[in-house]
Amino acid sequence: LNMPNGIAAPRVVVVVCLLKGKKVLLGRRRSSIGDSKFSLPSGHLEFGESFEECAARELKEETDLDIKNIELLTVTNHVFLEEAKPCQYVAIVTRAVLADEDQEPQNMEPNMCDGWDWYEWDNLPKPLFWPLEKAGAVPKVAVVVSLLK
Ligand code: GPP
Repeated sequence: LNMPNGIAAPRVVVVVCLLKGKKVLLGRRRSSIGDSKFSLPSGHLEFGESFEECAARELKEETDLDIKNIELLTVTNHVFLEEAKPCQYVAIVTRAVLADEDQEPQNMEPNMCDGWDWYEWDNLPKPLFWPLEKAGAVPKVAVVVSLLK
C-alpha cells in the first residue's frame, strides 16, 4: 500500500453504530491514533468483503456480538497529518442492531480496547475520538435513534 512518495494510500474502515434502544455501543481505544478516546467499533475492510460483512465480522471479532439490520449511514474522510506516519481513512459508517437483545459485549481484543459498554445517547462519555465528534456521524445516529423510537 505504499505510494511512490512513501505516504501510505488511504485505507477503508467500516464503523458500526450499534444501537440498543436509546443507547449506543462505545469503547475506549487502545491505539496509537486516538488512544484512550471513546469510539465506535471499527475495522479495516478486507479484500472481497461487502460493508455489511465487514461490519458483522468486526463486531464479532471485537465484542463477540451478532448484529443484524446493517445499513449504511454515511461516509466520512479523515486525514491524520500530525501522526508520526501521516495517514488517511475513509470511514464507511453503518448502523445495526443486536441479533439477540440479551447478548452483552465481551472485550475480545483488550490490547486494542479498554472495554465495551452501552451509553445513553444524550449522555455520551468524554473524550470522544475526534473523527466521531467531527464527522457528523453522531448527529446522524441521533436522527436514526429517534426514528427507531
Ligand atoms: C480507525 O480505525 C478509524 C478511523 C480513523 C475513523 C473512525 C471514524 C469514525 C466516524 C469513528 P481502526 O481503529 O479500526 O484502525 P487502526 O487499527 O488502523 O487504528
